[in-house]
Amino acid sequence: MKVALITGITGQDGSYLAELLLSKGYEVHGVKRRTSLFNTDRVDHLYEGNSAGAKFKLHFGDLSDTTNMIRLIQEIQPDEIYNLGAMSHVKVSFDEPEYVANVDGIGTLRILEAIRILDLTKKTRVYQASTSELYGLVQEVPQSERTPFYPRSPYAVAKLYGYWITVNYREAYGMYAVNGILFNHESPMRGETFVTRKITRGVAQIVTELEECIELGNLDARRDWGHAKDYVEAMWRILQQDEPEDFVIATGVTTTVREFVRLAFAEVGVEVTFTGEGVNEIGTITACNDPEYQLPIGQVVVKVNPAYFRPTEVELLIGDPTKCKEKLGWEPKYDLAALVSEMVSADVSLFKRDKYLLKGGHKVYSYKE
Ligand code: NDP
Ligand code: GDR
Repeated sequence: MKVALITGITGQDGSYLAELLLSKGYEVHGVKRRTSLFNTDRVDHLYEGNSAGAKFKLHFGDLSDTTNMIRLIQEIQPDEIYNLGAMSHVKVSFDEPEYVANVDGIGTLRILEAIRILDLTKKTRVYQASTSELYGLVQEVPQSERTPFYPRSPYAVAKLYGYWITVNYREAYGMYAVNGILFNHESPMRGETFVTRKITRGVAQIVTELEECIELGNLDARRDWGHAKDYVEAMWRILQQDEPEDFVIATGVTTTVREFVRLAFAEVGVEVTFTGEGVNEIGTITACNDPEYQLPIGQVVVKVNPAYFRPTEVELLIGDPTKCKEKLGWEPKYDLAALVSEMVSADVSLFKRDKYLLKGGHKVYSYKE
């Protein structure tokens, strides 16, 4: 039985990856942070039924704590480490640049160094969660393994260090240490403040009449969006190759934030038309085609709020998946339409339940007034 250690197991990707590895017969260990509230919602179901429970274990830890990382790796003796732990919000990284450098950048070094100190360089393979944010300011499109990097945020700069220190440990010590340069991937498990989930939650709150409008930042930004379930499969494949290599994982299709909004509203039969420019742009309901959701024509459902702009923005990401298709045999099962449909449907169910509870005078946590 293979043993895997996942940092960031309580996050979106950590939860899907843990499920995948357990289904493949792995013993899965995860690092969770000590927090004042429960933070294991996304993985609690993995204990249930307990056939998986015995092979699934969480440990307290933090990527900023060197001795803790060394001790965990020594105790667990993992065959594979997936370093997914990070402060992963690009906008927030402008407010916490030093913390992000420590966790997202030096955190990667701590893992690699622990493996070296513990003499596990021949046993333990390391997957580093690199990112399309490394490309930043557009140098060429589509972006591939050969495209030069130009990071545009403290997050991306920290991840750039993580990328190169992984390459360096591979070359210097012959370690199986690799980067997956993943483009944006989303799901119903996505954190609520990333733009796709913010939009699908907003749509669900509007059709259940809990909110009237979504406030967003840059509607022109383009992203290559895939589904997290497909992307964790790629992570696993990257660690099963004979030779350690870095891979771009992407769909090859790019879409604006504005278009994502339109697609999400279309899922509930609501047509949204955008007018105006810059900070004055608005999205208005121009048709309601689903009898279940009859909202007023003319209702403004999207406004631009400059508070969501970033000091430096990444305008265009579109990945070239040629290498991962050819070498990993990886093909995404979801396209954008299927992703949007799954996310909207999950959030509509969530807010229908919340509306019911609110009507009964109960407190709900997914809806903040
Ligand atoms: P999430 O933000 O959903 O999850 C991040 C995880 O890291 C959480 O489990 C979080 O714990 C944990 N974490 C945060 N700080 C620390 C710390 N100091 N020590 C240990 N763990 C910590 O991210 P995703 O699942 O979306 O992404 C996974 C990884 O992949 C991240 O490294 C991200 O930067 C990278 N990535 C993500 C992409 C995407 O589109 N999703 C694309 C490319 C790269 P807690 O629950 O306690 O906050
Ligand atoms: P990103 O994802 O920065 O690409 O990083 P995010 O969903 O936060 O932003 C995508 C684009 O949408 C624009 N945008 C908004 N973003 C947010 N969060 N909130 C808004 O209201 C809003 N309005 C417009 C942003 O400006 C941006 O252009 C994600 C993270 O998962 C990283 O950890 C990961 O490395 C990259 O994807 C690949």
